[in-house]
This record gives sequence, structure tokens and C-alpha cells, in this order.
Amino acid sequence: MYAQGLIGSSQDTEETPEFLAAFQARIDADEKIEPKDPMPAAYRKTLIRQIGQHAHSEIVGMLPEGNWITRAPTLRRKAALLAKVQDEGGHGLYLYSAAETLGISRDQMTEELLSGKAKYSSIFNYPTLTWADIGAIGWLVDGAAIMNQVPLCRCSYGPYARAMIRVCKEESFHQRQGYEIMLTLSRGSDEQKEMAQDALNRWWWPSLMMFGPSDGDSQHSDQSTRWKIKRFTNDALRQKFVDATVPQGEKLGLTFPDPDLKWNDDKGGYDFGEIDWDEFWRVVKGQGRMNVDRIAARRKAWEDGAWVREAAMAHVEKRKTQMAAE
Ligand code: FAQ
Repeated sequence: MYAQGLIGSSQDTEETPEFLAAFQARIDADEKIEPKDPMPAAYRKTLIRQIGQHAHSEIVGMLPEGNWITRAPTLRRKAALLAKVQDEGGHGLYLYSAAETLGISRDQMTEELLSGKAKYSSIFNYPTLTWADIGAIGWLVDGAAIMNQVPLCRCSYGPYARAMIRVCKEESFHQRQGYEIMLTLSRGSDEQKEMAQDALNRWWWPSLMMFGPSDGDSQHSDQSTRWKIKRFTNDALRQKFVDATVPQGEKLGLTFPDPDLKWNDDKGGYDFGEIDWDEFWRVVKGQGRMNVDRIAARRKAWEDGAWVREAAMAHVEKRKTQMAAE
């Protein structure tokens, strides 16, 4: 299943009860697991799945905002958006590299994305209709990404944890630039404020869906938490996000599209309405408004880039021949 010759592609150690107990003891002691360490096949598989999907999300996530680079309202906005979209591309690359340390190749991950076998975040299957969507994505989507990713800096797998440190620093700048766009619009003309409100109305629920199914329906949470890949459950992170974000929205003078959203003194957090899980699963299964376009764009990019990969490989072969002759 895994590419030959890559780090971590060696046979996993026989999974005796003693081996599994010793592995769990390392995790419980907060030791980092590194690429050449023996690890259970299921731990490797779950990391390849999560890191691969995370990488795909960063790369597909460049598309909705990339759509606005040529239409940014000022040079300053354009420069910031260009930098942000490039950062997301960089995050995808660190993450593909982290997944490669587990013995899967970038080509295999790409094939899995294009064939629909590997998922990417549901959020990127919604269209960016106005400039305010760029504000809402930075504020809400990067905000949700940070809430989810800060705990991943303490993930048990070393290369993933280390990649997350830089990613989170950059996401923090993205969140602020998004919030600043929302602040400018919500203090602007009536039309601008309306645009900001409309963007919040459309992006709020999909942002809550980014945290994944509720705890009762999450297939992987229990095992991933035991392995300290995940440090909090999907619902716990979603609640933290709501609690952090609602006061920010109030400061903007905007309202959230949820009549059930209200502060609950007893729990020390906000109550909020039920997520439309049918919509979530429809989008995850490929029936969102932009799923077909997103995969078509990635397929085109992969095909258009074939000559670059071929040229790079030809260069490697040439260097190998030269070095053998030296
Ligand atoms: N969309 O059992 P669980 C970003 C799938 S990066 C699509 O709870 P798990 C930066 C899940 O894969 C955003 N599928 O799964 C940016 C699983 O299916 P599988 C991405 C989803 O892994 C900002 C099934 O449902 N972030 O935004 C979603 O324990 C702005 C059952 O779910 C990450 O990937 C979903 N929302 O928990 C870029 C962070 N939720 O694999 C550009 C790392 C769940 O069995 C612009 N990942 N599924 O076929 C994670 O923390 C976890 O993987 C979760 C899901 C929390 C996403």
C-alpha cells in the first residue's frame, strides 16, 4: 500500500500485546513518535488519513479566496490576500511532507484526492460571492482552523506537531486580516454593512461544520484521542470556537443567523442551535455547490503541472548519471 523506499515504509513491527502496550506507554508519557520509530499500522494509517486530508484542505482552500485576488478593492488588500493564499499553499506542502514521512507518496495522496477517496474540508465547497466573503473566511474559517490546529501542535506525531507550530502562527495573521476586513465593512456604508452581514449569514453554519460530526457520530475521535493525535473532541472545539467568536461578532454590530444562540450562565458558554447534519454529509459526500468545480480545478492543475514533474525527474536522473561518473 505504501510507496517503496520512503522513510517509514518499512514493515511495521509485529503487533504483540507487549508492543502495543509499550507504544501506548510512550504516548501516555507524552513522548513524540518520530518517522523511523516502530508504530502500530493503525496509528500510521490514521495519521496518513488525517494529515493527507488536512494537506488537501489547505490546497483546495486556496481556490475560494484565489477567486478574489484580481478583484481585491485596493493594492493593500490585494497584497495581503495574495500572501495569505500563498501561505495556504505552503501549509499544504509542509503537510504533504509530514505525511510522506509515514510512507505514502505525494502522487498517491493526489490520486486519492482526485478520485474522491480522500476527503478535504467541507468548508471549501461553498462559493465566494462577494468581497465580504474574504473577510468572513479569514475571520471564521481561519478562526475555526486555529481552534482546531493549536492543540495539534501537541500531537503525538513529531513531524505533524512541528508543522502545526508555523501553520498556526500564519493562520493567526489570516484571522486578523479577515476580521479587519469585516470591521471596515461593518463600519462602512449601509451596503457594505449588509454585505458583511450576508457573508456572516452564509459562512456561520458551514464554519461550525468544519469541526466534524458531533461526538456521538465521530468514528475516529476515541482512538485518535487515546493516541494523542486529537487532544479535544469535535464538540469541545466547536463550543470553544462559538464562545470565542460570538463576542467578536457583537463587536462588529452583526447578528448571528441562529435564534437559539444565547449565553448560558450555568455552563459558562453559549448554547446554540442544531447543525444541519444532512447538509454536512451531503457536502462531505461530494454534493456541495462547488465540489465538482474544486476537483476539476485541482485535476487541471495536476495535469498542467505534469511537464514540471517530468522535467524535475529528468534532472534527477541526469544528476545521478553525472555523480556515478564522477
Ligand atoms: N469536512 O471521525 P471523524 C483550513 C470526515 S484547514 C470533510 O470526527 P476525525 C485552513 C472525517 O475525515 C481545514 N470531512 O474524523 C485554511 C471522517 O471521514 P474518513 C482542515 C470531514 O478525523 C483556512 C468522517 O468525517 N483542517 O481550514 C469533516 O477524527 C482558510 C468522520 O469524522 C484539518 O484537516 C469536514 N469538516 O476528525 C485554508 C485539521 N469533518 O476520514 C484555506 C486536521 C469530518 O473516515 C483558507 N483534522 N470529516 O473518510 C482534524 O482535526 C480532524 O480530521 C477533523 C475530523 C476534526 C476534521
